[in-house]
Amino acid sequence: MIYNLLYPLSDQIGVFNVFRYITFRSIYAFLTALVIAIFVGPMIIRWLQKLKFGQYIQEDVAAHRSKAGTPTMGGILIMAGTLPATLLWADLTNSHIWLTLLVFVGFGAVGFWDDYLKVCRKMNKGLSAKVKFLAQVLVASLAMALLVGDPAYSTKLAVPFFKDILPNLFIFYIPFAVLVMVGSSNGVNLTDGLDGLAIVPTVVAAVVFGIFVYVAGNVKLAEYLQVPYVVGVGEAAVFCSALLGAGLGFLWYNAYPAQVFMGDVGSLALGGSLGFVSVLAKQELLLLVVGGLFVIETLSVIVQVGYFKMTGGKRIFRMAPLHHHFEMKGIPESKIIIRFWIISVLFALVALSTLKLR
Ligand code: 57M
Repeated sequence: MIYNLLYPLSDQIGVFNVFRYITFRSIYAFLTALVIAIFVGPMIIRWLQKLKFGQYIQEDVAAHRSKAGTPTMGGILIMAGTLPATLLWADLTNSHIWLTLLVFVGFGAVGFWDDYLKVCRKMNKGLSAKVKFLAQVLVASLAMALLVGDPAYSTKLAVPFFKDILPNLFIFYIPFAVLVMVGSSNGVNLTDGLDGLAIVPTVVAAVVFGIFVYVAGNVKLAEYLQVPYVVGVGEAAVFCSALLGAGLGFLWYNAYPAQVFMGDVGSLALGGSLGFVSVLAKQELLLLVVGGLFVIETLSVIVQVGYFKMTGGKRIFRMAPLHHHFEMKGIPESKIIIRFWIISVLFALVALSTLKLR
């Protein structure tokens, strides 16, 4: 909004020229979101406590019993930072920004619905898996239907490490992109089981995709680094920076021992929007590397459930997702969290290296 209001005046007031730069606006989007999230955090936490939006805790992991009653739906705090910061610093004539916010809020609304049923209506199961999945598919499909009309839309797929391999998925690109968003939102959701465990890999991924959209949207950089050039997509870096700021502001309160959990309203919104940004950047497959930790957590569940069914009740892990396995082996929560963060940074660096390794 600031860009739309002040940049046109840069002819008269030279200093306003600075609002032209995505990098400048991204820094301020980050700071705005961080400050808002840290300041409104205590208010939102008190409000969630007052409304008794406390977490029901499953009894099977003993270490988690003490977490009963911790307020959840802290994703509202992430939204409270990300939305105003993006609206304030992004170019609001850019359709990619609106589509990214649609996915962010749309997936968040599905999560809110689920949390609301679980926490407020005391229905411990929340939405049925089928309804939740269909609602996620609906939001993702809507975003894709709107993206198809965009000049930047392409059905080609970039393959990490191979600059010349760009298979065209044609009409199949849409279900593929929907799968990317839905898969990513569920990956973040499954990972969100220890304090700070999901938010740090998410903000790390936001940094990586912030860099990728910036490069993809800059004709010179895209050509130099040989990534697909996508007109207008650089603006999504402002959203990624806002997400980084709000995510760190949320971590302020979600750090071990957590004062608040993000709930599905947070995990679905974060995962879905990261998936969409990877679609915008034309780096959909790279999401598997950037979000390698989410992939590992998801695979641990698939393998565990598959093996459990095949063998009639035997397990590979003590419990899935993987972080529960390590908890049950007696490793302290904070150690698991920090080790998983380190792994997510490693994945992010490997993903960034693909900018040069082509
Ligand atoms: C949500 N929710 C957390 C919090 C958070 C198929 C199966 C693998 C599904 C899976 C599942 O339900 N996953 C989705 C996981 C829960 O956190 C809430 O949920 C939100 C995210 N959606 O924001 O509101 C609990 O996680 C802990 N937590 C923290 N700190 C945080 O910052 O400590 C969360 C955030 C919270 C809190 O204790 O209550 C969750 O883990 O339930 N199911 C599971 O993950 C279950 N696994 C399982 O049943 N495994 C079986 C299957 C695969 C055969 C097995 O391995 O044998 C585990 N869930 C729990 N205990 N609670 C089992 C152990």
